[in-house]
Amino acid sequence: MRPTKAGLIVVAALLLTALTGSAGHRPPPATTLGSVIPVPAQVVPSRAAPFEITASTVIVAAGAARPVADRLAATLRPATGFPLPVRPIGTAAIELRLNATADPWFGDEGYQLEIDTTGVALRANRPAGLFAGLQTVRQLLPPAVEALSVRQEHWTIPAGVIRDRPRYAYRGAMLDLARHFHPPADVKRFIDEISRFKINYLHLHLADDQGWRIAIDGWPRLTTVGGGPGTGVRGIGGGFLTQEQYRDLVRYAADRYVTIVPEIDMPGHVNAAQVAYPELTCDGVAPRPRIDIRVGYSSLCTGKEITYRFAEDVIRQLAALTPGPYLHLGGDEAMSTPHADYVAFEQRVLPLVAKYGKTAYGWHEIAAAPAAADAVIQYWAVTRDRPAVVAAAGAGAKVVLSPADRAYLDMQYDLLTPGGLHWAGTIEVRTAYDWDPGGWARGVPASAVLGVEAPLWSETLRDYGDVEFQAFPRLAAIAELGWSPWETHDWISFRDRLGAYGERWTRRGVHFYRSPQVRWS
Ligand code: NGO
Repeated sequence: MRPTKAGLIVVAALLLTALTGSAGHRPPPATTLGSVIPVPAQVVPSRAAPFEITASTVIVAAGAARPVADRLAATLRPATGFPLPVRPIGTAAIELRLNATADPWFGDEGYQLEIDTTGVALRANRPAGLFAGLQTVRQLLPPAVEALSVRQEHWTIPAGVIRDRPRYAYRGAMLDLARHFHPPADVKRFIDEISRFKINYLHLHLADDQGWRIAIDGWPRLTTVGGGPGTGVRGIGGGFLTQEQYRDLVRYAADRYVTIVPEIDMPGHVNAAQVAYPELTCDGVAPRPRIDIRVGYSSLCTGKEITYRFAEDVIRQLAALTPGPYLHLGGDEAMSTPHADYVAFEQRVLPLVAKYGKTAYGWHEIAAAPAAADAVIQYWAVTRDRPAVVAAAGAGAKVVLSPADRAYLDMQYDLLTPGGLHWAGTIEVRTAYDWDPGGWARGVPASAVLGVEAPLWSETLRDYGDVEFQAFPRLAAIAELGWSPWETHDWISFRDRLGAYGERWTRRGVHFYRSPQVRWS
């Protein structure tokens, strides 16, 4: 019989225990190594006594490792009450090191964590890897580490070795600011939460029929009319971001190794822009503002040159605001644009994204245009066969998986949970977890899959509590699909780790859905 991976890990753990001796005087750790979401690629626990952070613990980190070490110290100080100085050199209990010669297996985001009774060594090739390791360390400490005031605890971390790296380069969440605007402070809270699960992209849906949410120079009415009070679903979701607020969000996210992907949807989903600028319609007549949640009725006038001036102004300015590689142009549900016009439109606008130095990104309908071969295609279908996407992937396009019946965070958990829609079905936690992005879209080779994203559309999300309730815990499931190797995929294990994680959300005041599928601690 071939030894299984789990079997090998147990053997390795026993060996390590034999070498390091049995537990010393330290209290047993509150968590077990590997009780982490997303589950690490390789976990080798040891039965050695855990490491305990104390009042005399020092953190050592130099150069580019220093900001991550400062963040670690800042994370641990409130609950521990310890000073936790960060020093460039010296002997330390906790050491963060960047090592250019380290194993290429770790890539840019992987890390290695070695914990024994005397200390913690966190190593990575790049700061993003150290940041990922920091998130793991947080989860290995007792849940009381989430407290904002001093707690009496044994701040133990279980001993052993973790070697970890992501399955996919793209692990995203999306927030729709158009249907209900959510102010920058809420977007920042969301970034804090998603970065804990090693999500590295936040896609912001910035314009739709009901509202336009980002200031564009030269087109002031987009926000004064399209984003003002009274816009949004039921007219209660008004608001918009100035470019300075947007830049601040980009910086805030980057500090947490999250890259923002801006989306302006076109040629459909443009009613708010057309209310502000009637010249963007074919007859030049302003449509009425819309506060309902129907889709598919609006279209830019693909035969007018002003349409392309508008598109290029928006693309140029968003590209300048965006340090990240992707710019999303929507392209979904253009039911009011004749198909040939749609393809011609995409053939003109998708290349504009490259003209301004970015990679075009769009919902899977863009696959109908040959120019999509250079783009990233976001697969949101509830069926698994999309020949156009298969063809585009064959021609070079990359695919991000967001199947609406699995990954849409705006679907209801069940028909009794408040908020959310159910056009793609209901999505309980296990449904969100139990699918493989690698083989999901039939005919799309695994090598074309860039990653996975969980979109959160905001038709029913009035406030930030609603955002949290829809996102958590399902976003943790999608994060694990994006990060953890498929061999580790295991519902029972995930369910138990999630149940234990719940206490951390509770302590942080996160309004999450207590799914009956999970035994919450
Ligand atoms: C669809 C539609 C959105 C809706 C969403 C609601 C896509 C890509 N277009 O997804 O406009 O908000 O469903 O679930």
